[in-house]
Order: sequence, then structure tokens, then C-alpha cells
Amino acid sequence: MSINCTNREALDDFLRTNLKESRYRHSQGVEEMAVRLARLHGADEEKAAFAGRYHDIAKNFDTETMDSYVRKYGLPEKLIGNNALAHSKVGAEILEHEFGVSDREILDAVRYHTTACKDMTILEELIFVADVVEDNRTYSDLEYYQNLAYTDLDKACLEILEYTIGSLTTRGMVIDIDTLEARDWVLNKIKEIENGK
Ligand code: DGI
Ligand code: FE
Ligand code: FE
Repeated sequence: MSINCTNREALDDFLRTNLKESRYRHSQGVEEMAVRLARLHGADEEKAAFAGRYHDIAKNFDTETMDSYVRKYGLPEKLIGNNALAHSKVGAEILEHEFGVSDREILDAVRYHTTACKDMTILEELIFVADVVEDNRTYSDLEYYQNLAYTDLDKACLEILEYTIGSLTTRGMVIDIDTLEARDWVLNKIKEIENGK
């Protein structure tokens, strides 16, 4: 199977042109980690590679460019001026409308890679996790989170969400509803699995 995309070469040019060197390396790291997690947890490796590689395609746009894409694609007003939350939504729109990517699961994995959301597929969940645990990340607990991601994707997802919510709360920032719903959803999923044992 090969992923639907009108011009893969142009897409790669777009990625290289629009990402800073370190962000490009991060994208390669997420691609590799996503494939590793797909293999371990039984998801489509090709889709994981694709979503991982292009997940941050809109990350380095300046705010003016980002806002113009938010308007062009009729995305929610709350994304205006908020590159941290907008880049994942804009990235998914660019992949779909400017490069003909039609795979819903890939598009949603990119769309929700920053906040996560409830009812995620394994692909969405592993892209969310791979983004945080790829090899180029430098925080001190990296190895702990990587091992958790290899052994228990749900628990890794939960710990990352708890950390994000805690850190945003400390910084007095608005926590997106998708982030909160994702936390409740994955917590419940873990409980159900444990009760089923
Ligand atoms: O693009 P990356 O740096 O690889 O990682 P990312 O897409 O997860 O983006 C991280 C940023 O997103 C970080 O600055 C925190 C922010 N973020 C994540 N969830 C939320 C959030 N910001 C707000 N305001 N609300 C959220 O729920
Ligand atoms: Fe991102
Ligand atoms: Fe990223």
C-alpha cells in the first residue's frame, strides 16, 4: 500500500524549506520513533512514518502566515495568534488540501498531535507520544518515557498528558478541551483494561 499524495517530492521540498534545521531533525526523529512504536503496538508502519515525518510541517510559520492559514481554512478563532495550538491543525489542512493527502487517520494524527483528544486510534496516540519521546529530545527523564512508550503506550500517553496539564496550569495557560478530554479518556481506558484482567 502506498499513501495518497499528489506530489511527494514537492511535499518534501516544502518540509525542508519551511522547517529550521533542528525542527527538521526532530521530524526525522519522530518518524523513526513512530515506526518503532507502530511495530511494537501493532499499527501501520507506513502511516506512522508519514504522519511522524510531516506532523510539524507548519511549526515554523511566523504568526502572520499561521493566522492567514487559520482564516483560509476556516479554523476556530481561538487559534489566531496561538502558533502552539494552530500548527497541528494548519499542518493537517496543508497536507490534505495542498498535497492531496486523503488518509483520515494520518490527517487526524497530525491534527491532534499537540493536544491529543478522546477516542484516539493507536496511530494518533503513538504520534502524540513519539513527538515527546523521540531520540533528539534532551530532557532528563527521556529514557524513562521512552521505555514506558515501548511497554505501555496508554500509560505513556497518560503521563505525558498529566505533565502537560500540570505545566500549563503552573504557567497560567489555557488548557485545551481536547487535552482534558484526552486525559479522561486514556485514564478510563487504562482502568477498563486493568479491570478486564
Ligand atoms: O511542536 P512540538 O514542539 O514538537 O510539540 P507540540 O506540537 O506538542 O507543541 C508543544 C506546545 O504546545 C507547548 O508549547 C505546549 C503547547 N500545548 C500543548 N497542549 C496545550 C498547549 N498549549 C495550550 N495553550 N493548551 C494545551 O492544551
Ligand atoms: Fe508540534
Ligand atoms: Fe513535534
